[in-house]
Amino acid sequence: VSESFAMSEAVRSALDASRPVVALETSVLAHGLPHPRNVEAAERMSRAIREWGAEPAWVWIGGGAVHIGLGEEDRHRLIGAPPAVKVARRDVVPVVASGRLGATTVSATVWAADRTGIEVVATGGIGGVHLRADGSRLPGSDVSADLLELARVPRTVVCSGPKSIVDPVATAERLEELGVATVGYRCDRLPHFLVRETGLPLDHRADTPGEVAAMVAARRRLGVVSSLLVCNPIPAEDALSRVDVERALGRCLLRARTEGVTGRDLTPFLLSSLAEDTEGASLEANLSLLESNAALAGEIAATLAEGSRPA
Ligand code: PSU
Ligand code: MN
Repeated sequence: VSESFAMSEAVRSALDASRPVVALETSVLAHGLPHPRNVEAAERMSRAIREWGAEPAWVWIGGGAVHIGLGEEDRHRLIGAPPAVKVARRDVVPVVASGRLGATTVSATVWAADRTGIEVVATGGIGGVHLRADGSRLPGSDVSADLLELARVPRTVVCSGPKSIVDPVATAERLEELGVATVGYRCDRLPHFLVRETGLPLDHRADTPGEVAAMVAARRRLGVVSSLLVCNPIPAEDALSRVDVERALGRCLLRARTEGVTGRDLTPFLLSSLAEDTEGASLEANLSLLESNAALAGEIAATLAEGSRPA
């Protein structure tokens, strides 16, 4: 494992000492947020994790290796020009083989976290079942690789629910089919990224990091191979209203169709046109939930490390 996974000193020593570590995706930095807000997001998230005594482990690809841990110089390259490849799990092998620079999405990040023994992963919103671009607002056939990968590896992923640009109900149903436990953190309804809640009731809830840790312990005891998806609603003071996001999204989907944007470019396109359409409000909200999820992930990782420390 060690030659193909290049760990930073800080992450390596934290793992060796059983200190808490949180894995983070870098596609949100390279493709999901504009400069310089991506730098701000990286710093706010890292700080929030460190406040819990945990080590941030940003996952990225470069020089033929999967890197765990991101220094400032590499971060500069990763978010600069020429742009890094957006790496979902299917892209890991070709991007490593070619030596190109890649920024990982949730699917590639949970895969790498599993391979390197990092339990907790933080992100903003996960991908899901995209809406059709025909104005019908119905779920389409473009499904994020995030969903299947959450079913393939046993990790704990902290997010604010599926991103605004996907159908929350179809996404939740797909997660159910895949056997991924979707847990509301201090909430009973599925949060929806920039919006605090959808109307969709959740069957499972945790109110403390200890309750999440108990679920992780049960998952391990049972040998279940699928992730726990901890859904942490965006802080109320930064949340947008459901109606506002729906209206803005309608306009953005139309734009995507007119401009013929599809495939892996769709998510970055919709996130940036949403920011434009809401005059930056969605960007503020996105940064807020990223930081809040990083903090909760740090707290959960710290709780898990506490429990695994020899008495
Ligand atoms: N969450 C955010 N911003 C993002 C993403 C998530 O707040 O940019 C990224 C993640 O990397 C996620 C990806 O895995 O979008 C999903 O893209 P797609 O829908 O193309 O699978
Ligand atoms: Mn897609």
